[in-house]
Amino acid sequence: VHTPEVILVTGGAGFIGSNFLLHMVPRHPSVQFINLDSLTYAGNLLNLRDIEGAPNYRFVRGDVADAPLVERLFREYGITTVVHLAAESHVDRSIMTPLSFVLTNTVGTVTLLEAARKAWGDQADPKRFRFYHISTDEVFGSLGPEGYFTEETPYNPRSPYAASKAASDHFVRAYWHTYGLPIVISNCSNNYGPYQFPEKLIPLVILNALEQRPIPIYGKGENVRDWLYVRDHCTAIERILFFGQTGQTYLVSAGCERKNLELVEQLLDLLDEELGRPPGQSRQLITFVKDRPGHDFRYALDASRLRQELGWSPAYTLEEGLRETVRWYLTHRDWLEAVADASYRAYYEKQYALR
Ligand code: NAD
Ligand code: TDX
Repeated sequence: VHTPEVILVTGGAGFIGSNFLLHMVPRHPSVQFINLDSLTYAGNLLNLRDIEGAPNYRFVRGDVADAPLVERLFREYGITTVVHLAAESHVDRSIMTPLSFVLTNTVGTVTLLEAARKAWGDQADPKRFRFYHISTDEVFGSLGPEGYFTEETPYNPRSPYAASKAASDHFVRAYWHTYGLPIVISNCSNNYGPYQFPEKLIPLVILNALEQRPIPIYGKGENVRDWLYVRDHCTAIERILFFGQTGQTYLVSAGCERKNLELVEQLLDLLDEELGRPPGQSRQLITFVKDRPGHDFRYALDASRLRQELGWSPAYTLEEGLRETVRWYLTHRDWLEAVADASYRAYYEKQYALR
């Protein structure tokens, strides 16, 4: 059992990071939270308005790959715990610009590990220090129609994003084996929910449907993803952070697999219902486009270890999570307009012109 006192959350202004901070900061008033985020296009302080003035929360703008800065944070704040979420996270962008993924995801992770080792030394006490690395199911590669990834599945990353995350996972484990740095890793499936940037499938579909623009489906829409509501992910992170076994890996999934086309149809039907549009209207916007290069066919995770050892289970069904997500985007149109700015539109044009 690890008892955090001062948690360095990296990437706390992003999608999962902001949901995590909004969940944790009010629930753990005696724990200090330092949010280190460089505020790339994916990070937004608007996400954190509800905790902005909280006495146990502080924001620091900076890069996880900036060694002097990270070392100073360890010294100044007496960091006991790292929850490392900062990353370049979008597969399509990694296909356009792979190097930034190596710099943030791989070099950034090693920079944090080094700072932790400098601050806590070799063989640090796991009760006092913990480095929690958040990773992805994409490190395992692509499944056929049957079977599941487990914690023992060999790594087989296939996109530049997945390769950069796989490398970071290997470094985190290397620090455990080599220096006894107390680490824990979780690999989760596709998250969705409030504050997700509209480059990702679910918010992209919602935004395009609201604007009555074509909804691009890669290939035939038969690829399968395993969907996890971000609030369920946050309760899993909380559980693993406090009770996960040092050196261990946990897979996080709610067991909600869907073909992309089925998911998009269900989402559009929910949206039509909430907007009072005639049933089936938004489905007409679906447009099949050129496939993503190296598009992984299927992800599905076996989360038995997390469920059995740590007693976690998801609170939301896919239908409930999707409905909450649709309602959140409909009631936060100002947020959507703020993030879907000129630079987003330029990205979108470039990305989808090719398709
Ligand atoms: P996101 O892209 O929404 O947010 C990333 C955050 O990191 C942003 O706030 C950004 O400003 C910040 N950041 C980027 N580069 C940085 C740097 N060099 N220094 C400091 N901050 C930097 O990502 P997300 O979807 O919230 O993902 C969070 C983590 O979870 C990532 O590590 C990602 O690999 C992992 N993950 C995400 C999913 C998913 O479905 N979203 C699934 C599995 C794993
Ligand atoms: O316009 C689109 N059309 C489409 O058909 C987009 C953006 C996506 N897709 C497909 C590709 C995938 O099969 O939908 C699926 C989901 O795509 P993304 O939202 O880009 O997610 P994915 O590539 O599966 O990766 C996500 O899950 C694992 C996150 O972005 C990663 O950060 C995470 O590690």
